[in-house]
Amino acid sequence: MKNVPMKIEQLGFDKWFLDRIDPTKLIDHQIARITAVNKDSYTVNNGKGDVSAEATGKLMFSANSPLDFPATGDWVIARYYDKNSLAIINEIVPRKSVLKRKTSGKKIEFQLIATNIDTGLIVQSLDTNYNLRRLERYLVMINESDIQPVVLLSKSDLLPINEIDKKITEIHALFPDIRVVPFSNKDNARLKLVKELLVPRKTYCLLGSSGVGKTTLINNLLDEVRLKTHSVREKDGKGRHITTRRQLINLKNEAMIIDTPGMREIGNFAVTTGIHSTFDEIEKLSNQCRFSDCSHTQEQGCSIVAALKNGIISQERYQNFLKLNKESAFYEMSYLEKKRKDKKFGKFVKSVMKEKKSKR
Ligand SMILES: Nc1nc2c(ncn2[C@@H]2O[C@H](COP(=O)(O)OP(=O)(O)OP(=O)(O)O)[C@@H](O)[C@H]2O)c(=O)[nH]1
Ligand SMILES: [Mg+2]
Ligand SMILES: [Zn+2]
Repeated sequence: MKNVPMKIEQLGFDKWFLDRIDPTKLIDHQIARITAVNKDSYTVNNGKGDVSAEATGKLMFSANSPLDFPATGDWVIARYYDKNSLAIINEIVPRKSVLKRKTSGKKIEFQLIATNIDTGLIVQSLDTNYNLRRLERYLVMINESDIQPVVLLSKSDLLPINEIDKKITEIHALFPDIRVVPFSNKDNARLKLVKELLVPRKTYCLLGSSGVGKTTLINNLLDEVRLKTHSVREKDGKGRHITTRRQLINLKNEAMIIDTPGMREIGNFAVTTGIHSTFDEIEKLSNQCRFSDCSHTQEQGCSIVAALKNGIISQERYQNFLKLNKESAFYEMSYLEKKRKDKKFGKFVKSVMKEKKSKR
């Protein structure tokens, strides 16, 4: 991102946040917004541009749930080092809104998607992706978070107008008050309607399956190809998970928009409730396994492996079941677990501590 100096108010900061900050902290710390969560670091902007950041060990290890970690959109109190080229995040400023989803599994756990969002933009493309049940799930997620939802129907170039109108009527029959905007990334007049939705200093978050055109939309709103996109697979119109991180982008009119990775994560969310119904008979068998944490692969007394051997379930179905289970287990692994494994972070904290000591 280009580092054009701006006021933090232009990044969405306001009195609501200021009232929740202890002013004495600002003597040697700065207010910054998290503009990206990367694999092993954060990106923050204090108004003077994006720099790389890490969280203090205290913040990381005092976290009780994934919701206690910094997320894209968060306002944080950070200390800047090395001529403001890197920052250490000390604490998270209370959040106005939290966009989260339930992870799969028996325990009720949440995964953070983004915070301090004003409007969630649910994107479904007007080809095979359009699906009312999926839309409903996204709406539940957004409504739980007290965020305004808007539905964007992308790829309107792929469907005749009367068909599009039918779908909008269908949506309104279920959700009468929701704003629905069909658009195409290939049609400037329609793109203008999306542009006009976006109010300066407000933060928007794009949500939707992989390949529906979220990143292409951002590139169009920026009038430049800044972010990577990729064509969908010919045979089923599915995306290829091109966006891998949640990133906050400043638009020219001072609105902010967060790009999120599609499908693989949200897809998981869409199928979790489906795992049980789709693999009903296998799920039932698993109750009879000897061990309650059976992985159904090589354990003694595994009733699923037994059923496989007896030909009660097919090899193909078994493999699909394992694959889906593995995917949801991965997403269930908390952010904390992932972070704890991150040795690089520990080393970084040590080096900063050393630097602090030598300055005394
Ligand atoms: N026909 C048509 N194709 C589009 C439109 N918008 C995007 N595409 C194409 O759809 C493909 C996927 O677009 P992306 O913007 O990468 O999709 P995404 O939602 O960001 O996908 P992930 O990053 O994987 O979540 C690209 O080949 C785009 O050119 C549109 O309005 N009409
Ligand atoms: Mg993308
Ligand atoms: Zn088993």
